[in-house]
Amino acid sequence: SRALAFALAAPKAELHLHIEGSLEPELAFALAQRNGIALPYADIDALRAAYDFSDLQSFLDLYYACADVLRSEEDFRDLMLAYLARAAADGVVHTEIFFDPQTHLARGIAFATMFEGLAAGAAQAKAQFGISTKLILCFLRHLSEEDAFATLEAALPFIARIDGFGLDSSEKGHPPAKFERVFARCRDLGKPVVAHAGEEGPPAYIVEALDLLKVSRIDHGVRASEDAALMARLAAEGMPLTVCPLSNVRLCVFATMKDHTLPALLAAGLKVTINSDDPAYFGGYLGENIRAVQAAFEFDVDTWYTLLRNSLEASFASDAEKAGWI
Ligand code: ES4
Ligand code: ZN
Repeated sequence: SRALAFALAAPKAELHLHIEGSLEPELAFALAQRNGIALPYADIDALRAAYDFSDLQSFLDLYYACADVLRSEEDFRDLMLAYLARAAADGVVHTEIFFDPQTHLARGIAFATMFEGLAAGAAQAKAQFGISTKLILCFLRHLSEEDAFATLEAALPFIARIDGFGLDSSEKGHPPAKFERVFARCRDLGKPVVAHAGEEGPPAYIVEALDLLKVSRIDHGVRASEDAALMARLAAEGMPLTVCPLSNVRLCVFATMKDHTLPALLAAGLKVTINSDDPAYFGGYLGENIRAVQAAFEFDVDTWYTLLRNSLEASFASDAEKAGWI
């Protein structure tokens, strides 16, 4: 349809992408071989067959296990370059990418190894495809406040090249309040902060992310629809939501795409964006998310224009950069 063609071709930003979640089975096995290590799966098909998730935790267990193949600076560079090549092919002109240092520091990988590899991939992609990248350090919320502070300490030598901070991993039982002091320190460093909230957790976690962490965007936020007062607040504040449709269906937040709250969020006037989250694990990149949303909801060109313009506006790019896109 005309609307789908428009959505696939238009310039857009991706604002919710975990770089470790872009590790395709093919690359996972190639890196395992290059590093002389074994994955707990016989082959690519066996690994892909394990992508049958019942909830967020069942996914995270596999996601952290596969990240073990990432060892050298080149591994992180290759991972970044592969994602950015795919994103550029989907019309993405700018991306703000999450990385999880604690996953790697805990395995004895130096912060510099991981970070310089990711930065090298981003620089190469900028030169090859013209795509721009910002890097958002995510704290793992199932770990302690103390561990988050130690991670922030390890990141300080690289702080000029870190564009923001986020909060991810197991949401239930790990409310934003647990990281109020860490996020205050991040904001004192002059960085914007974001947090996953209202993915599996209740709307109250979205309120905490706003009031205690003082986030600039909510990642997911799809359970906001359960709280009318919160919906009104998010709309009034123009607070961006980075929604990940295929992720939500694959992790059983919604039974099918038609059950997704995306249309309700849009109807309430929220600043919604569409993103791919962990595209290697959830059935596709941004283009596939757009196709799946369109198959379920048949949005018109105006709605797609709004969604994609939102992604550019909600980015942390400068006003001059935004003016070049919008
Ligand atoms: C994640 Cl979908 C999702 N939710 C929370 N944390 C994550 N880390 C990677 N993907
Ligand atoms: Zn996410």
